[in-house]
Amino acid sequence: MQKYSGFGLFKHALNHHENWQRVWRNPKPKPHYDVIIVGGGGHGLATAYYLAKVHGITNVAVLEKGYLGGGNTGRNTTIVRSNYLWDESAHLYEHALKLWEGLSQELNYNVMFSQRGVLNLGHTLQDMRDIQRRVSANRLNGIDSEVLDTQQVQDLVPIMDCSPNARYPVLGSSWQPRAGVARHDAVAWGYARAADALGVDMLQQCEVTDLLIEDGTVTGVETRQHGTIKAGKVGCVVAGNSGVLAQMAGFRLPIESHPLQALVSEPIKPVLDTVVMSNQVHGYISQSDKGDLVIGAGIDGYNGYGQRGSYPTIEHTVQAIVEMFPIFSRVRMNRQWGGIVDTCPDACPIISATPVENLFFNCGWGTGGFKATPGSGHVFAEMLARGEASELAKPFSMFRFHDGALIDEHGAAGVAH
Ligand code: FAD
Ligand code: PYC
Repeated sequence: MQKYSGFGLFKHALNHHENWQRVWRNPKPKPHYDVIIVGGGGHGLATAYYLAKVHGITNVAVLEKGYLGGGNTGRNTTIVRSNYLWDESAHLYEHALKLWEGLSQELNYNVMFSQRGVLNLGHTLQDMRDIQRRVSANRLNGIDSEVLDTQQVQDLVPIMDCSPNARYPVLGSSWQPRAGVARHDAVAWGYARAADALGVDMLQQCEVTDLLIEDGTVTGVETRQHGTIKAGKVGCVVAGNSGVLAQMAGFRLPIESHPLQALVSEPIKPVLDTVVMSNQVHGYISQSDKGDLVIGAGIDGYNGYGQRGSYPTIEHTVQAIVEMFPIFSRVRMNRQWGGIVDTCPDACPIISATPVENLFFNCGWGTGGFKATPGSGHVFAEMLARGEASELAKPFSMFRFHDGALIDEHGAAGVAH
């Protein structure tokens, strides 16, 4: 162990945050890239990584108006699962879950993926019928999914009020054992570091203010800080700002941007080792490794671009949690924040070519895109590299809103919107 004199200790305390090695470079923008990714959240960074790693396309820049992971990626409650109803989404989210299972090794960066299981509670007979249907559909797709009765839920979560006298009695639950949580910002940092090592330029504080389009083809972007940057292809992965970018390109997306809030409590001793979600009582909860309770519920009902939310939603959320967990009634909340989620009418994402040649959008993940991060990046990289959708991505074209081939996942979204 290193020993310090009193003065040495003082000096060390003042300067030991200096001279850290940069985790990624801070390069000057090149005048031209083969691919520009707009948006340095998890999805944009994963896209850049797989473009370089899988497709050998390394003349790539990620343009982020703030800091990497500072959008929804660093603001979400980190639930990862793949128990969606319809084949199209189940396959996509299961593809992501399989990538999650090897992600720390793939990136050589601990993303703290913890497969502690996720419960989606049922409180009415109709809830239980829907759960039965979804679990059956999952199992047909080879996804681990079970129906639990009240006693099995109580055994898994002894601190939850499962008594028949509860205002919303727990009749049972779906249970996905391979689901869980991960460390959200580590995911952004891990992808950013790995993409940087493959030659991708990460340009932070670089806001795209316009898309350059000539004869129906995108040719680059205009940025607030660095002027024009030309590109062969542009992929927009900007979540709650997707409508703004689409407007720059001259078309509209069927997306609404809403605030979605989360709260964390003061840290307490470990008491909850799984994830509990209830659409009916309208709250969900897990406990972080630090001991904080990580809590959320549904979107704030109005459209907005503020990364905050309204008090009634906070009150409603905390009420729901105390309803299910009276034991938490005296736990104090430490922090609250909001992200801007991009919701689609069918609660499914858009991974798509657009009316503009060489311009692609990956958005509409709404309240549930964190779990998809590796899968989304993987399929979007393929779309950008090959110019067409992979089998997994095909159903998520934006043109489904024209053709009517919607994939309604509101029931599996886990969070009402
Ligand atoms: P983001 O991380 O938002 O990245 C988009 C980036 O684009 C931002 O960093 C933004 O600054 C940048 N950008 C925007 N406009 C421009 C521009 N003009 N120029 C340059 N950059 C721009 N999902 C789950 O699966 N599980 C959960 O438990 C979960 N909980 C959630 C809880 C909350 C409170 C919130 C808000 C979301 C939650 N989600 C959850 C949803 C999930 O966070 C998102 O779907 C996912 O993180 C989206 O990732 P992204 O990379 O597409 O977007
Ligand atoms: O999609 O599982 C989910 C989720 C949980 C909380 C927010 N989104």
